[in-house]
Amino acid sequence: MSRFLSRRVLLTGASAAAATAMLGGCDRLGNAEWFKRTLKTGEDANLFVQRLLLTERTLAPEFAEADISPVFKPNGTEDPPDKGYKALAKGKFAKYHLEVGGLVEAPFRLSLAELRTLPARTQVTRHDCVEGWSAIGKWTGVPLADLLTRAKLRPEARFVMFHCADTMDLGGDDDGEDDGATDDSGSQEEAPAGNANPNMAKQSGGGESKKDSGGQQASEDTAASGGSPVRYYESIDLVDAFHPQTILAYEMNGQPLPVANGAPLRLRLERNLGYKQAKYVMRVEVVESFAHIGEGKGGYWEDQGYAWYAGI
Ligand SMILES: Nc1nc2c(c(=O)[nH]1)N[C@H]1C(S)=C(S)[C@@H](COP(=O)(O)O)O[C@H]1N2
Ligand SMILES: [Mo]
Repeated sequence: MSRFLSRRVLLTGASAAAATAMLGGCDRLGNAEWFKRTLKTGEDANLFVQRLLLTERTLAPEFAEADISPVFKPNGTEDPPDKGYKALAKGKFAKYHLEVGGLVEAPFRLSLAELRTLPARTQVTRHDCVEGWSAIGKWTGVPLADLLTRAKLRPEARFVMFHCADTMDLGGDDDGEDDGATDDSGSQEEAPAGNANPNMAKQSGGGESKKDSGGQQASEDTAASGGSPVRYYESIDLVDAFHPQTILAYEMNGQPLPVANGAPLRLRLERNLGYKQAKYVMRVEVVESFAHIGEGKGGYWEDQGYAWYAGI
């Protein structure tokens, strides 16, 4: 808790400093290209500036090999039902390719073998799921920064999306919209099996679920057929994307990543909660905004009302 408080104090300080700079008409800052770009999105950008200034290089704790948990509990999807994925898994992912594209100058795709030839990072870190369990694992993979640098971001780039292989539901229904995130009573209802706990990660806005209960509809693309697959997805900002511990991991505890934990490739985004750690990553897409993707909140669980920023 004290860590959280001191962080808050720091952030408040930064906010005041930024406000002072702006009130003072600091032209040098105001003219910087990146600063203008950042300010375009208002409050959201304020968070971005604060994090860029203060937390960019903060590393999550790393542990010794002796600390590795004997079992790393799989959670959420453990065996994607999708035909395409099953075929890839059957062939030991020899035909898998990671695609990197979107707002980049040089999109590319890489096989698992090619990814394994790139400079790798190994880290022993603790994973915290909002359901209330943690596990320490050793992860090896390619720093996301290297892949993004190779792809060359365009100036409009703001977020990185991770598109996953696993279908969560078949669209067309909207259950889950009223599943306990409908009031602010703070009651400790049980988290559904395999799900994050909404009470711990709810968006601060609060009005969200009320708006939804007044006639929430399935998204346009699924309403007609009642069944286009909704796949797991996630998004992060560029601060997290270029963080040195942000890797796309193909090994866990010195072994090829098991299917249950996201084979062949999963995101490790240390300093963030479990649901940000996208498994079964097929495509990395650089975007300016995620408003047009899914329900527009930046991730599968975010679309159900959980916080987009899940830093710990
Ligand atoms: N594609 C995909 N990624 C996912 C999930 C999922 O269901 N599908 N579950 C998330 C949640 S809530 C957690 S806690 C972690 C679990 O990772 P693990 O299975 O390696 O324990 O994956 C996250 N990433
Ligand atoms: Mo989780």
